[in-house]
Amino acid sequence: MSLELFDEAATRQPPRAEQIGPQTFVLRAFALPFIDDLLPPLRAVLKAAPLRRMMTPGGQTMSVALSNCGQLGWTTDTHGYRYTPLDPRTGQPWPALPEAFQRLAHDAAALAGFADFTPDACLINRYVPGARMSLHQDRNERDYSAPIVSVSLGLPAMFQMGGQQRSDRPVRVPLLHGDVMVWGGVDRLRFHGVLPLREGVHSVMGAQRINFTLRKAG
Ligand code: MD3
Ligand code: FE
Repeated sequence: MSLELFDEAATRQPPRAEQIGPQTFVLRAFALPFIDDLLPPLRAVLKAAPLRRMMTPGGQTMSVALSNCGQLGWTTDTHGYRYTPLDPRTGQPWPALPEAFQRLAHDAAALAGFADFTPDACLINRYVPGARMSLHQDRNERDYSAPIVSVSLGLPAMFQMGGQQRSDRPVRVPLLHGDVMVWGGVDRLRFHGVLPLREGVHSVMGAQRINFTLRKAG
């Protein structure tokens, strides 16, 4: 990644906001005060739309299992990557976006300088030990002017924040239970990924990491 100059004074942050890019922030433990309001709706969503491993257009089964809630959900199959209003597995609409998810995303985005964020899609990823996500860009959303907010739960992960080109060397950022990341603007299309999850058992979430990302897809 290239060396950038960050203007800390222009976007004053509370003490726990780490700025890791011009418009990328890690809000350490930001989700912890919300956790009792997040886990019951998360369980209900995953009961209605179970986590499943999907196939990439290249014919590989992803190591991460995923599901969605909100008006649109991200899917992949041999035909490509896209957002759909229906769960292809059930033919039913994805479960509604829980209010607690919307509130957390709105508040985290506001702290990072993105006012009035109203997500319409939430992609839920489940990593078991060994699961990983290779470097990619998130480019299936219609409008890149909205930020994305991500919430990490369970086992720690090593996130890789790359640059605008796949060949830019990524920076490693550990993500722990309750950490929230917000990115947008000039950082919206940066390459990023997650290194293989290490073995472990988390006291609340068990032997897994769940990451959910709130997006404006439509
Ligand atoms: C992108 N998920 O679902 S989210 C994905 O932890 C995805 O499951 C990862 O990439 C996960 O598409 C990472 C966090 C994230 C954080 C900062 C970024 C993605 C970013 C900065 C720029 C671009
Ligand atoms: Fe991504």
